[in-house]
Amino acid sequence: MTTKKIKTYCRFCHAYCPMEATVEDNRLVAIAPDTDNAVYGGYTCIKGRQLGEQIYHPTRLQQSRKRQADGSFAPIGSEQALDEIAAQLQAIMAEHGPRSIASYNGTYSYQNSAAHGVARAWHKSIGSPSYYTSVTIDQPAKVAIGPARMGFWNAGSHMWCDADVAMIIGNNTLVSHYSIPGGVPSFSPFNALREGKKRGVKVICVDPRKTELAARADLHLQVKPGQDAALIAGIIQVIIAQELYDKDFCAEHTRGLQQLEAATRRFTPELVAAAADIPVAQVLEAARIFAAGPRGSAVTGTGPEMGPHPNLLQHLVQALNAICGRHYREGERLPNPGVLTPPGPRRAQATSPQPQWLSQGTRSRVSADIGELFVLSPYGPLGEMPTAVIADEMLTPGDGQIKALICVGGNPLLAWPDQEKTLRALSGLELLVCIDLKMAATAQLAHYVLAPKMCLEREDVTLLTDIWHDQAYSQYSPTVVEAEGDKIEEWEFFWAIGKRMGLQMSLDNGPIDMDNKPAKFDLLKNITAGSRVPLEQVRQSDGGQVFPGMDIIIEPADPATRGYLDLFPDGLEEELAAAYRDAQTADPGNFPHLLVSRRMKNTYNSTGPELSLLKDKGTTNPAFMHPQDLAALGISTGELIEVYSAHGRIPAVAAAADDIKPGVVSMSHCWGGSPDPAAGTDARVRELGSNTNRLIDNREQAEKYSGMPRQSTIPVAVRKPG
Ligand SMILES: Nc1nc2c(c(=O)[nH]1)N[C@H]1C(S)=C(S)[C@@H](COP(=O)(O)OP(=O)(O)OC[C@H]3O[C@@H](n4cnc5c(=O)[nH]c(N)nc54)[C@H](O)[C@@H]3O)O[C@H]1N2
Ligand SMILES: Nc1nc2c(c(=O)[nH]1)N[C@H]1C(S)=C(S)[C@@H](COP(=O)(O)OP(=O)(O)OC[C@H]3O[C@@H](n4cnc5c(=O)[nH]c(N)nc54)[C@H](O)[C@@H]3O)O[C@H]1N2
Ligand code: SF4
Ligand SMILES: [Mo]
Repeated sequence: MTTKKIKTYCRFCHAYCPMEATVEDNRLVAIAPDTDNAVYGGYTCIKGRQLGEQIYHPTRLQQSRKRQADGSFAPIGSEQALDEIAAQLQAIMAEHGPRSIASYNGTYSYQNSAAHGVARAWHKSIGSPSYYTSVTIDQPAKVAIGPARMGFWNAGSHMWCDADVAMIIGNNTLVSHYSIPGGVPSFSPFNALREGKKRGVKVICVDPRKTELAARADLHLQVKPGQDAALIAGIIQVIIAQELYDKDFCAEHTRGLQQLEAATRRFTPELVAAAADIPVAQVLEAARIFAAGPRGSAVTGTGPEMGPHPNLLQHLVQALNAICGRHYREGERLPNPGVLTPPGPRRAQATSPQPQWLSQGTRSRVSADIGELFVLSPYGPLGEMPTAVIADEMLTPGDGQIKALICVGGNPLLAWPDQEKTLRALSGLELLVCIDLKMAATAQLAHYVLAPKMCLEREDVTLLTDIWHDQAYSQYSPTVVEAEGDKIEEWEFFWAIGKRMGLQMSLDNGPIDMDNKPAKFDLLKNITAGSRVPLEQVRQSDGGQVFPGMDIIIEPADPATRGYLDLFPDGLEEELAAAYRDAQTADPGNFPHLLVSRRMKNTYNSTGPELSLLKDKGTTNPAFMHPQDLAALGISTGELIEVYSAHGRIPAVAAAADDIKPGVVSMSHCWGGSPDPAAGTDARVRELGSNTNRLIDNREQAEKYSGMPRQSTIPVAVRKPG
């Protein structure tokens, strides 16, 4: 028997914690934090420490499956499955055209650095624009709409490591391990927060729940959900009125300040405090602390970005950063320009808004307002279609109707807004293929389910997080154990289908060898070609490394290309008017509670509940409510309740939590099972949890450009089941 210790990193979530694996004869026998890694200091969470259980779990698919005429699934060799799928795709394309062929690339497609590039290459080679990801039902205002409407600062805004203050709006890194630079870093977040606070960083947390972060903040605004845009408009107003903003920066780099000032004047501290149900003094205090800075950013997370007015909120948050001048300037040091991203100078200048990004691409067939979104990336803007209306694109007959879906590491039946519509849409497809570790809710509807390799069974590199770190950090992991059974990587699927269809596929940096399957490393080299540090050098390091001497000094603006940030783009007036109306409306009608989303420690969206180590930690998705609210309804913790909205109703398990603002129901998404009554999932709510997307109408109050529905801040009522 041979025993090996291999340095690797966890890819259960995108924190990419360094790990040390112990392998005996190609079997993972232990997985532990890599305590040699200085950036993470041995940090991991329970989800990473159980990877050994997950890799050998009985629910894990060992080979592909094909749906039979009676609805059951039978094993099928992956080569055979790929032959059949390629033939069916070709037939569907011949009859309905390329747009009818779609892929949805969910959260786990992001955990394989080669998956998106090869999937895009395949779409390009068949000429199908129907490329979808989970990002467009996550925070599209942040990554696609904001930059197009306001423009962006080339050198970036202040990161946590350089901050004196951080305003963190509906983002809970201590559980989610998610933040954009400026918020609490995802990498060993408790430590990062502790160190920041020692340095004197003032944290303002805006959240209806006293979260793990709020409990450690200097100021917690325990807001009523859905009023963030009004609140930030009010804070901007205070900062301008008290002349606490950066006048030089505004004069040099922005346009529209006067209009913004005039249009936000009606958002008085009294009005926004009443709307958000917080003391007026807290609004003034938040404005004062943030403006005092002098460095640090305001950032948002999913809570408010899924609520009302996300495009407006995102704009106002970026406007707040802009008027306070929270951007890296000429001569300053940029801590991490990226290890594997393309080099090039970073300049102290704005790129002007690109409103054409919001109208130039493929339009949705179901709404004139909505179309292709261009997600900003280190490689430039990348187009994708909005997932918010993908179910409608499947259900609406006519040219371009989606007939085939390839679902990669995602779980639409639980994740997409409007669960019943999603079920109808997926059930009507001519071909549904899932690449999934288990027979997830969506996989159970598929014609073919392909078994993927899990993270420790494939080599990879931390490309996704390359520019999220505040140091030039990167880790390459070799394959830790060879996959058993008949399993493939996500990119191999697209390559194999492309080869069978006779396509020539190309990545941005060059063609893919279609005769012989490329080695993963060569693909990654192609994807990262020209990077600051060559991929080979990253591979040579044993474990994650900081690459010294990589920080760069921000260069002066180039007069030929310098632009401006638009503080008052087209449409803002109407959006502010709508937020103003909402801020004044107090009558909740028949739905006195607001249901908001949250993340749970032991699961990652729908991944985790099947794992005993995680489940034993008490995992399900209760409806957390304030004890007063439960008492008023005569409901106790653990009782079954019904939560209903204007659109649907779900069973849930009540749980009292005094960290929730009264009037709010806090409940995690991506739980439960099929809404088909025949599936009987409602009766198993205590075991499976319950799906909040049944409460959502995906077209009502949909946001312009993205179609984002209200996936959070849903007006609901709660009752005992009758
Ligand atoms: N109402 C409401 N809806 C929401 C949200 C919300 O807050 N509220 N959140 C939204 C957000 S932010 C997101 S990102 C989406 C998530 O949307 P999705 O990405 O569609 O959902 P997940 O549950 O993350 O799906 C992950 C799937 O990948 C499988 N999987 C796990 N590991 C692997 C692997 O290594 N390889 C492969 N191929 N598959 C694997 C899992 O079994 C699971 O089926 O949901 C969105 N929907
Ligand atoms: N353990 C774990 N980690 C995860 C995930 C998971 O499911 N589990 N999911 C991953 C995914 S897909 C994503 S996108 C990221 C998301 O990462 P985050 O955005 O940090 O997600 P949450 O932890 O849900 O934090 C959102 C916060 O918004 C608050 N909130 C809700 N409504 C409002 C509102 O109207 N206004 C304000 N100001 N706050 C509001 C909620 O109370 C909650 O504390 O997390 C990722 N990480
Ligand atoms: S935070 Fe947990 S799940 Fe995420 S990478 Fe680290 S160990 Fe894995
Ligand atoms: Mo997400």
